[in-house]
Amino acid sequence: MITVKTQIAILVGILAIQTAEPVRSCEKGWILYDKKCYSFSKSPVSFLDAMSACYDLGAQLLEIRDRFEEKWVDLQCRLRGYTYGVWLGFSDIQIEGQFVSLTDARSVRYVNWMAGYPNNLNGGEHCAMYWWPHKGWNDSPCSMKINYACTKPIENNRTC
Ligand SMILES: [Ca+2]
Repeated sequence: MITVKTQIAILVGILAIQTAEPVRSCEKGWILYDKKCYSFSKSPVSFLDAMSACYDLGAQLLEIRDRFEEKWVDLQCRLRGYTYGVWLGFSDIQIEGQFVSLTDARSVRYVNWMAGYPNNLNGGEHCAMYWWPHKGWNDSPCSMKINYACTKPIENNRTC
């Protein structure tokens, strides 16, 4: 029986060695913002399912890096009428209280936790989400079903 923790650890490893496809613009269905292509989900799923879905698309789960990107993501959540918001590719499943990026396992530099969060409610909240109606981050149970966005870098003027 492979635990969710192990599955996430394996996916983190795969994502770390994955290389991006050389493309000059975003594919159909993807939206360009600041040199990255974004795909927003139609339905809410668990954190692990969101990670897997992004991996299957050759992408990664959204990792918000600054307040400008966050404002833009907020707008996308609002336009789509998301109930909560989107998963963020940050988790403290390995060391409680230490949220790290799933792609490079480093601590998160830009954070925007809501006041009093992360609170690890009932000791079972290890996955980060952007909670758009509250304009901040929350730690949620990884099994909760939330919308998500996948991202991948855009490569400019690449010559073969
Ligand atoms: Ca929480």
